[in-house]
Amino acid sequence: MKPRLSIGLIGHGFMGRAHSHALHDLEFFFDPGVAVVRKTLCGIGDDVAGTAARYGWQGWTNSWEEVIADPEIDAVSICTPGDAHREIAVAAAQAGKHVLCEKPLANSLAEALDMYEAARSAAVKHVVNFNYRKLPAVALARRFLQQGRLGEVRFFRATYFQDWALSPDVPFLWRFDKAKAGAGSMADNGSHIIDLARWLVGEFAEVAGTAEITVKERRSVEDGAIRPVTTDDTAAFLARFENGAIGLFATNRTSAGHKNALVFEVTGARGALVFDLERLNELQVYFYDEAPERQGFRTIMVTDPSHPYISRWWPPGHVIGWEHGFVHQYYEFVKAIAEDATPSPTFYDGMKAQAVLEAIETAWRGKRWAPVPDTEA
Ligand code: SOE
Repeated sequence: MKPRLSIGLIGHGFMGRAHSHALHDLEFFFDPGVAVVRKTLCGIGDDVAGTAARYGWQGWTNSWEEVIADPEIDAVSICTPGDAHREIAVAAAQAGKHVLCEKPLANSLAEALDMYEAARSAAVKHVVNFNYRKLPAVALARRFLQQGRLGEVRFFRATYFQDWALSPDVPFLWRFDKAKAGAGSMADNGSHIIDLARWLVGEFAEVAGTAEITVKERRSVEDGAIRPVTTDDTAAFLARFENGAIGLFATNRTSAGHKNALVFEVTGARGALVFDLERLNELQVYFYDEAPERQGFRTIMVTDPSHPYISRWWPPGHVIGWEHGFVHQYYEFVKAIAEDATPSPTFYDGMKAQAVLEAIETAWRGKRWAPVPDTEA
């Protein structure tokens, strides 16, 4: 019989649902080397018990401290708003539990450094859920870059547009509160494209950017009061990478017509790659070393068993979806625990993305270029 690994999941909203689903599917498609027990779902608010039963959790609680104190729980997943990440992650690591935390890792660089340090010194496995790294087409882009198919990378552009916050009638949510969310579209959506840039191009050196709160106040559903919005809904920045490449980034959650539009392009000396999340089974490639008469962007359908992760799923052309990235992330997290290996991306990556977010805020407030803080010292 396989050894068991018991998980406690903190947060039963949208992300709690995505994580519960990933754990539900994990062993149907993958063999992470242990039998995963969905032990406890923790949440505050509506019907945690009913949600836990529906998502297949053995038990439920309203207290995250109870999850950390449970000696039977080996690993903790954190799906709360950002202001609770540091406290829960540090407590979990200090209790010897492996930790997987939603992005952005924290609400500030100082918090992210604390979390990274706590996880490192407790020698537990730690993962920040930058789930888009785990999509086959994105992993294929990384494979081509590692193979040198693009040559030296010179330019990266990424935009992440949504329109769920476009209407001023959208009520005041925690994402509009800087104290809870840390920042707005640049932290929520921007952290994803910052992480992808680090993964595909390299470390950031400096940034210059700006941001705006377009809808300045919203009505609270709790008490009907009008509250000031303190997080950006639109942001843009320019970057220089340590390797000399230049980057161009924008995020907007009031971007009419865009539902979940994460697009990036990597341009190198010998070719280019384009990914669009709304067509996530595809990767557009252009290889300059092809004969001129055949040159041009073409689309690879990333559903072949030779492509990352795909051999566990369906035959070629039988497309996968957004949620599969979460299954892949859990597979790698649990397997790393089972094999005592290092999963990715880790709290180190979460902390490095946080350093870039901090530099963007410095640049925006000071109307200048800002170096990315040195976190290696
Ligand atoms: C909301 O903007 C959100 O759910 C983000 O928080 C996620 O990270 C992103 O994947 C989808 O959009």
